[in-house]
Amino acid sequence: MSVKSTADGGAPAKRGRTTRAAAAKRRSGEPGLVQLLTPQGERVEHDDYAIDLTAEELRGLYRDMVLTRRFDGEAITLQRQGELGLWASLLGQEAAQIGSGRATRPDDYVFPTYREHGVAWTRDVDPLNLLGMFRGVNNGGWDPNENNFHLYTIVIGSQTLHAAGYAMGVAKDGADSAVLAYFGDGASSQGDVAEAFTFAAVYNAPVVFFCQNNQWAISEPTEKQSRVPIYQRAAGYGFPGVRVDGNDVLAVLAVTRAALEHARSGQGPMLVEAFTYRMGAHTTTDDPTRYRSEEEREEWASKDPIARLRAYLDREGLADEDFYTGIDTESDALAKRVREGVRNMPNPGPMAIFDNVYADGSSLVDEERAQFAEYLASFEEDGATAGQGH
Ligand SMILES: Cc1ncc(C[n+]2csc(CCOP(=O)(O)OP(=O)(O)O)c2C)c(N)n1
Ligand SMILES: [Mg+2]
Repeated sequence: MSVKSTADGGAPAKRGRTTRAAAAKRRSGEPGLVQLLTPQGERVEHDDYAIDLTAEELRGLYRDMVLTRRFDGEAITLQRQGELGLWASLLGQEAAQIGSGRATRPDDYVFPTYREHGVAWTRDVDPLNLLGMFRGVNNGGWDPNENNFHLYTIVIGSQTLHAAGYAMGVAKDGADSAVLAYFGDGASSQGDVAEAFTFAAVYNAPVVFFCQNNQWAISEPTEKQSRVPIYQRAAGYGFPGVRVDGNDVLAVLAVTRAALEHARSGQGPMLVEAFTYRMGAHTTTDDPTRYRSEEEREEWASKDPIARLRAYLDREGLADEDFYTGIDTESDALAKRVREGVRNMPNPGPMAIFDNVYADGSSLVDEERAQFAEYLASFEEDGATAGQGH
């Protein structure tokens, strides 16, 4: 699959712009938006991005999205029950995450934000491991090098810099793998992201910047982040940008595959803007009814990524009732495993906070560790004194 940018993407177009833009408009309903599956579950074609999946692969994408949604729902419930301190839900963004995650190869390296539970799933990170940090029992929960899936990053946009630097290293090593960096619409306003774009562009680094434009940065709408569609920003840095229907798993898979191939083949970075919607709250501490309308949420509910793929599967006769029942059973088993697993996570000792701060240790951390140990020991002395009846 070759990569051609959409109208404003920056790479030279092979065919007439007007013809392509007009075709895109006729087929997907919105100019510049790559779509292969309409909200009603009808297959449409796109001149630049094609995909041909087997029935088994299509069912696999459906399974991925349903299990991810179930896991996410379970995590929200666990937070409400006091088992997690916080949860950032991916509800509505399943196609953006599963489609892009399934486009990666095992040797690619992924840098997530804090919401990429679906991408983690595609990288074979045990969902249970995602919950440790949100329960407060560890500072990450998995070995990033085991699945080439970096730890969740809360400092908005900073992982795009890590990704650009990592990709520069990949290029120096002469490897043909690519790097995929996730960030949000709000993060696109961060200086870190601008710096990451600049470095990636001038060093021709093999990195795909994947923006999940879920329309909101907590309570700030996308209009407060940019006067142009986010994908168009890439042109100013000198690399292609493309906007894809983020609720269409097929289009996201096709576009991300092409973008990763573009990066891997030495053509430098690309920006993918997955146009989607955060159906839930920003996190479990947020109340979106205070800043957005129910009509808006309902409108996006009608574009649901899972219902869309199911409509397609049913329309084409690619899945039967047994398949759906099997997925329900699997979902229940996953939910049970997650609930039990979370409740049984061991609490860390108080000194564990000093572990894993620096890979090679640090004298400052050593000093702080010693001070804290002394502080904890002072309670034992107090206890001993109290025990003597003073
Ligand atoms: C540097 C920094 N500034 C502010 C915050 C607080 N904060 C956490 S999430 C968030 C909004 C991010 O929005 P977006 O990038 O669109 O991602 P989304 O949460 O919508 O997936 C903000 C401002 C932070 N974590 N880091
Ligand atoms: Mg956002």
